[in-house]
Amino acid sequence: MVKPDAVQRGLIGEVVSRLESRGLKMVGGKFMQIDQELAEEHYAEHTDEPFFGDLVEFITAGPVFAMVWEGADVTRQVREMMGATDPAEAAPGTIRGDLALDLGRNAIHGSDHEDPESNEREISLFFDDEELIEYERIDESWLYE
Ligand code: IDP
Ligand code: MG
Repeated sequence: MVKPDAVQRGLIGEVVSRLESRGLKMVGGKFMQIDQELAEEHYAEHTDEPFFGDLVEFITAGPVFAMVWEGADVTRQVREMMGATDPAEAAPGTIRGDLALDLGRNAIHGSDHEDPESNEREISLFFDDEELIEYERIDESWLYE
């Protein structure tokens, strides 16, 4: 998900472009405003953290671009491309390392490959089944041996 800071900074295309160029396939995309209830559910694992209030305020502060991507090892690969949670620690070349500076304004959300259920859980929070589109990219045989 492109978070509200990156949407405001005109970076939707940049984030999408990086994932597309890698060869990943977008199968769902939604420009939307997250409300308080959805934000609290989305970040339920952080309910007890001291930053929870600020996090909910931030993710509801403006529109986001929610996406579903497919590809080899997609959840872990996207996490690698996102970089460390704190942009100050994120390696150059990663999305956060190139496009953000501050922990509370870190440009992108991604499901957690260390929590295998988070992927499906988050997809179903933001998308109905019919909003996910099955298709083949024309370059698939040039992306996968
Ligand atoms: P992630 O986004 O890399 O998966 P999480 O640990 O799941 O990182 O935290 C969710 C979001 O909460 C982060 O992306 C960041 O925006 C915010 N966050 C995490 N830790 C802190 C903190 O210590 N202070 C303020 N915000 C934080
Ligand atoms: Mg997380």
